[in-house]
Amino acid sequence: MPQTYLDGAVAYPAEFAQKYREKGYWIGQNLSEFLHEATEKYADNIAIYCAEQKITYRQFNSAVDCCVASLYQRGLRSGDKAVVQLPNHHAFYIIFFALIRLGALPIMSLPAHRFSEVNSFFQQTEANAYFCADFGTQKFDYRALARQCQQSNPSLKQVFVLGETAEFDSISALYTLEIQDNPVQPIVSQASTADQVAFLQLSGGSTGIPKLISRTHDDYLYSVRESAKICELNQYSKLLMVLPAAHNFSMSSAGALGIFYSGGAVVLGTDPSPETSFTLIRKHQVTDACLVPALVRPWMDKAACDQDDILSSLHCLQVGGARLADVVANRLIDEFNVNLQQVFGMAEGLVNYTRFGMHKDQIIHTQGLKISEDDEILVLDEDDQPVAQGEVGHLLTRGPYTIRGYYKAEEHNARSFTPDGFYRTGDLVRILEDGCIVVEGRSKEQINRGGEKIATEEVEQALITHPQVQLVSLVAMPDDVLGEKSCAFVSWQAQQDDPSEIRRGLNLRQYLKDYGLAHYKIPDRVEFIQHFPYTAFGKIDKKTLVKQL
Ligand code: OOB
Repeated sequence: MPQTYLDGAVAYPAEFAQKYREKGYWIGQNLSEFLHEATEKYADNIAIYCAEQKITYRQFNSAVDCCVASLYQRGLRSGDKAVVQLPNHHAFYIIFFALIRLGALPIMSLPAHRFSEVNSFFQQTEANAYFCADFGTQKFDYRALARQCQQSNPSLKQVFVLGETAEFDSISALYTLEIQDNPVQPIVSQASTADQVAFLQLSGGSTGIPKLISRTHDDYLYSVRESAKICELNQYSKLLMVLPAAHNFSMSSAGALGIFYSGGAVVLGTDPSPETSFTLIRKHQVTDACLVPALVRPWMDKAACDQDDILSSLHCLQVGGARLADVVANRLIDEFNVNLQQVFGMAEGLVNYTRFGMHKDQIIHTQGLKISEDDEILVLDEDDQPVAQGEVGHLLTRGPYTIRGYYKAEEHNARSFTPDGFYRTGDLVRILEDGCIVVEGRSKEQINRGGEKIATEEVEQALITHPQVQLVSLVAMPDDVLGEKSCAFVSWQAQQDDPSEIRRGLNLRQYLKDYGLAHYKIPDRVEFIQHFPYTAFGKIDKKTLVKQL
């Protein structure tokens, strides 16, 4: 029976915790102290550029204090939980640290999530607060989503909105960025201790409900400090943040937290297009950027078209979240003279980076080296036996910043973790003689749509609720831009509507939208078939379906 923290998160076994402390990985600092330390060291450095605003570390920390006092006044307390679903705006970081300083647990939702996902976070955690934008950048009314969530979750008592608040509380009223002559008396930090859960990240998932990942201050900050070193961040670094800020890559690999650790600045952008990004890179003399592979081509095309050497002006371009094609990596280095870093990570923990000094072949053809010598890596065959050196197998991992189980998911944990605590990543990899890891594929039921992960089962379960759908199977189709897109194969009940309409799949897509699935999970293609192929085992034969594409 694994040890648990209060409230359903699986703890590290005591002997491992002791080892990670003795080795200096876990230093007993919580995220609130982390921000204090950065503020002491780098008070007048700019921490965040957001539109026309520049926020120093001193302003940042005092805004967090102010926000803690305001949230306390409005009734939030240590032990509360809050779903945070904000766009790339300074409010995201201020709310995140304020909740932590208050001892409340942020749940890191992404702006793309809709009712189905957000509601499941409330259901799983009984969170009592929700922080969202009015419309965000997606022209979607999050306040309507808040009302829907309130109806189905009596636990949700308070909603805070960035922008037009309607009947809800205002996020902007929670803090000011001005340094006050008589600052609000900060309430004494109630942040949880470093060995406790700091916040809940989200799993890309391979099952029906998006799983929650509890990360402790100790484990997360270890990965942040090491990542900042590997990425060679310093107080002059400026990291362009156009991926969703709450994603684990954006947060910690080395991400915004790596920047705050180093005294540098995060440059926030709300749209990853090359037009917007290049303008920000030029304006702020950005040194670092993190991207998913799907964005690399449009960036290269724009740079080539403008005959602009903007990409080589960066100290580092990080690419991760999905496999970067070798030819694209090669082009980045050869034609654009980019200092490329591949990043292969997961919200559950383990992160690998190619290192700056590596040979070009290693940077192009591998996903680099793990962070820690105590990241334990197994590459196993179907029978859980180690494969020969250099052969492809299932990646399992355990280490000082990899979780030991999902939040409140005992049954699922029995499948996703071995009894001795290794996480089954669902990735197929090979380890080269030099230790570099190469991602060769995937065994998990997941589609990686340009870095956005789709659990096939989640979409299948949503589709099957349609009254006329009989059977359904979601498969990946290769895509030049996104790497993969999704195709739903569907069979229908006998008495059908107009089959041509069904074939076009229009009503099904609308159905899934109304169901409240995030847009990126809605199948790119819908195929109507009468008879599904089956394996000898009696399961739907997805391999045969893929061949029909
Ligand atoms: C990152 O985190 P998640 O949790 O959204 O997704 C993790 C999964 C991995 O298990 C793997 O299947 C895939 O995304 N992945 C890659 C990859 N990076 C992630 N597959 C191939 N090549 C890569 N470079 O995606 C994430 C978290 C932290 C840092 C970077 C990415």
